[in-house]
Amino acid sequence: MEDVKNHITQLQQAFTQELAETHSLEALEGIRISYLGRQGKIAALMVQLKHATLEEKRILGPLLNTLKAACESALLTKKKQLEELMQSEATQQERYFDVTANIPANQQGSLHIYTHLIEQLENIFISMGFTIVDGPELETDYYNFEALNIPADHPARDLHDTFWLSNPGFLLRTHTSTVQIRSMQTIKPPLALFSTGRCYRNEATDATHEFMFMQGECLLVDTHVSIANVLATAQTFLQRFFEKEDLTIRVRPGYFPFVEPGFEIDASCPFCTQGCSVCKRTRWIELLGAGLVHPHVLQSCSIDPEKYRGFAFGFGLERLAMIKYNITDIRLFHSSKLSFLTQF
Ligand code: FA5
Repeated sequence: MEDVKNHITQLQQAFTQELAETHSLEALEGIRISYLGRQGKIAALMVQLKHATLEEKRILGPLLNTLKAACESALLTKKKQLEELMQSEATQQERYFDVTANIPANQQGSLHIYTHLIEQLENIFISMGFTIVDGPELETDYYNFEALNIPADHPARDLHDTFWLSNPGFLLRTHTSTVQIRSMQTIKPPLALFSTGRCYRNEATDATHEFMFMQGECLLVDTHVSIANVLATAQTFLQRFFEKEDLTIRVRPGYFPFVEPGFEIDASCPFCTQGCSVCKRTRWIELLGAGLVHPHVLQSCSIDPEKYRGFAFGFGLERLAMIKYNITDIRLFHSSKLSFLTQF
């Protein structure tokens, strides 16, 4: 019995010493398992007690229970101390947190390419006397098609793969020509307007096509407007955008139901005279859809086609930028690739 008593005393001393030397919660948990766990040292003594006499059990039992309770209580106190210490260390660290430390170099932001493009385009058109206007992206069949001389059964609707909304007659605009109608309904001629904005087409995405992209739209209505005006405006715009004074344009027939005649405007390649990879060795680049505003469109905006004429042209912003900056994939515009975005 004396042996067991000694063992209990030694166990208590060893426990007290180990506890005093512990400085982490992990080590504390180790001590708890070693002494109070199911396979621990105190449990082992309890097993030993089974073989003791009744008299021995009466003396040793309470001793072991006291040891167990003392260990549990000491562990709890130590745990609280350690937690308080850690908390105060964390607070101390926070207090001395250096907000200027470890600043990664070169974290300056940059304009998104769209912001950069819109600014360039608007500056060019403002300098030519145009006013900047805006229109909604969520549109109605009327503004996107009907008023633009594209009635419900018109085959030209097939050219625009449309995102229709579940609300009948509503859609995501497929082009910024909607702004022509909205503007001419509220602003009376003479007018010269320019608009940029997001457009949507339900198309498969590839390096040159996105389901969401941006267009620019130019509209001028006055009493004496001719094809010469649209050509001069388009050429000046492209010369300024590509910063190339000797850039020339050519015209090919093109079909858009809201202009008559309609045509496509190509620009001479801003990068070569003999043919290069940008112009696919043709020396010309397709850039604008254009034409004289169809009399039906003027009429749908209560503008007298006998008195007024207009021209309009439209283009894809990404296409212009891809040529100017040699961008090979349109999907980069909406990516979060910093190596691309920080260039602008
Ligand atoms: C139109 O959308 C006409 N509204 C342009 C117009 C305006 C003609 C005024 C006459 C007068 P088109 O469908 O060709 O035309 O689109 C114009 C440009 O938008 C294209 O040349 C292309 O650069 C861009 N675009 C069209 N679809 C996509 C697409 N899925 N992804 C990226 N760009 C596109």
